Amino acid sequence: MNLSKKSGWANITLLLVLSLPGTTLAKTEAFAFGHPGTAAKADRTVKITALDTMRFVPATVRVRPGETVRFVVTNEGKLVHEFILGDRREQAEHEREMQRMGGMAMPDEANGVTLQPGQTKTLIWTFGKVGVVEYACHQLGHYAAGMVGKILVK
Ligand SMILES: [Cu+2]
Repeated sequence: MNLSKKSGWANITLLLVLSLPGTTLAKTEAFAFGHPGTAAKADRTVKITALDTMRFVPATVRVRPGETVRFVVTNEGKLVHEFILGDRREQAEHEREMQRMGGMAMPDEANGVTLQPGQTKTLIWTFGKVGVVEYACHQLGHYAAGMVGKILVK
């Protein structure tokens, strides 16, 4: 009786230890289209402007696979805008989450920032393999209105 209780606690302790690395892993989101970069490794700077016309300027950016780009994004509008990096799947996910939250401004993430009117933020990203990555705004109705740009990785 006493023994089985003791081994029960041992099992729980083991379970906790085993679940720790898993917890860390779950928090570190992995992206199919690259990973956050560091300023020291940035190959170049690309300036992007977000406008109330539901457009980003420029609308297209070309990068090389493995290149690290420092995006300096300015919201020149009077509305809140986002700059979210992601493939189609990531964008669809973010759009759903934004709908669910009722368009509430999201905290900045590894792959995206929220910009108040007039605000400028920097996001550094190292691109992965050849493909197309989008940068989009998911304030309610903005993505549907075409507030999305394309990064051609090739
Ligand atoms: Cu927007």
